Amino acid sequence: MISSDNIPIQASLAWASQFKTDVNQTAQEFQQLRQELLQNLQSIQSRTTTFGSQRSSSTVMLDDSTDEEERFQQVSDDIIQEHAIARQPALTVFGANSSGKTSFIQRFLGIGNILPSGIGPVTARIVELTYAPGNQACFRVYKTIEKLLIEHEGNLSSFFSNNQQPDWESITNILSPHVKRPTDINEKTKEFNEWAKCFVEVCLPSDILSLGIDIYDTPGFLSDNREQILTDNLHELVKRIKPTLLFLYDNATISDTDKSCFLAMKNALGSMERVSVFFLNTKADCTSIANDYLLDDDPENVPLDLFENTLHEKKQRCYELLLRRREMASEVLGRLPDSVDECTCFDICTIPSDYDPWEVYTNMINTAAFRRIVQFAVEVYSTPTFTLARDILMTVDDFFDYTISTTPRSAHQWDSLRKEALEWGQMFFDEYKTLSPTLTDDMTRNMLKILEERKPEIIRQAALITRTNDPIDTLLEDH
Ligand SMILES: Nc1nc2c(ncn2[C@@H]2O[C@H](COP(=O)(O)OP(=O)(O)O)[C@@H](O)[C@H]2O)c(=O)[nH]1
Ligand SMILES: [Mg+2]
Repeated sequence: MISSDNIPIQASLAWASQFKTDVNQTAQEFQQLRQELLQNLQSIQSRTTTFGSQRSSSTVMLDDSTDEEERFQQVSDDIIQEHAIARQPALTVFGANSSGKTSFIQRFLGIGNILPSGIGPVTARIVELTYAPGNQACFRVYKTIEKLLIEHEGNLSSFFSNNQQPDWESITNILSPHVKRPTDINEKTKEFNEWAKCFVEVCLPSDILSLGIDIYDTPGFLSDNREQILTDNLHELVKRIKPTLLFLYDNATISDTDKSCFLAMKNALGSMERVSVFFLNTKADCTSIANDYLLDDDPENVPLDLFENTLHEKKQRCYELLLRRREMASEVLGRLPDSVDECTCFDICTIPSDYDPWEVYTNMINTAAFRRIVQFAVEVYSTPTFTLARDILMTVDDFFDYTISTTPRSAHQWDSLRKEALEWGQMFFDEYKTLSPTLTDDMTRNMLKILEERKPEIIRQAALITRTNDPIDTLLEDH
């Protein structure tokens, strides 16, 4: 049974999967039709070459059909095949050590505290959490991320054999030696590299995972590349899985450590195509919200609407703090809206470890965050599908243009086509003549208006840039 909180998540993921399946099916049909079309074109072409003297006006154009064929091939078979690979939406959680990655994942998935969590670097292996029904629950330790060689595996199904709450603690103990950073191996050695290269897959009967999403917990890597292997692992993972990245940071102002970690990730990904990042400000505990916004200490005395308004204010404030770090994230985020309500890639969450008197409000914050994150992941996941669908439609349009332009026509039909084209051309230029003066005026006015609007931001951004050898400065000094 999916809880009512998770129904929107279920709907988003079901939509993503259906959309991909539909487009894949259309793409396969398209591929087949195109193949037939190109074969037909080739056979017509070879016939016209053999009987070159008997060409009609319509077949003349087929001699130049290579260009057209290339246009039909723009959506290549490789692109269609790549898209058909069964891959579901995935989230890779990354961020500095102790930013709350493991706590967030465990709460989101409702899987107890099976992964090591605490202060400082506690893990050094990437852990994939994926769905399996209770009777197939298990874990596997692979030699590398390619999942070719299994180093170790274990069955976890006995912990899910009855309908009672699973014994998460025993699972924790079983997984611990495989996921906990070893204290007896020096982190600068080859042995540590070998250990950290291993990839752990844990298959569990979590409701959220069953909806069709995979989650990757990553070790917080350090900005100075002390552990290059962790950066390499993350790079490999992103290349293979093409996940949505979820960046967790616990300090709303984004500490220098968070910033370095974020930039290290960006460097690790290097020239890879743009990846999408969701920013999640963690540890936004209700007690501290109550403190900062002067609410009563006792949640019983804080009415729902008051809390909701305060929460909105808090989110907006945290979001504005993120916007201030635009020099760090602009490449990833592009231009962001000013209001948190319009931003689809930011939220806050809270996973207090002890007894939580604010539980109802804590759940409210987290439920909203989980939904937004999944929605974002679905959007990212569906983008290539939209692109594929659009490119196929364009090729189909091209096909019709081609068919129309190569269909035989009588002299009379050619004449009227010519007449229409001339009339259309005349009309276009007449209209252009009347419109162009106002068009230029409008354009100039708009450009000035936009420049005026953006001026403060441009000045602010310009002030942030550290200049060395600025030719303008040199000029100013000279005069
Ligand atoms: N108060 C509070 N503590 C948190 C929260 N999230 C994580 N923590 C604590 O922060 C520490 C680091 O969390 P962990 O999940 O291990 O971070 P990771 O290293 O990024 O995986 C642990 O002691 C958690 O209990 C939160 O939302 N509120
Ligand atoms: Mg962790």
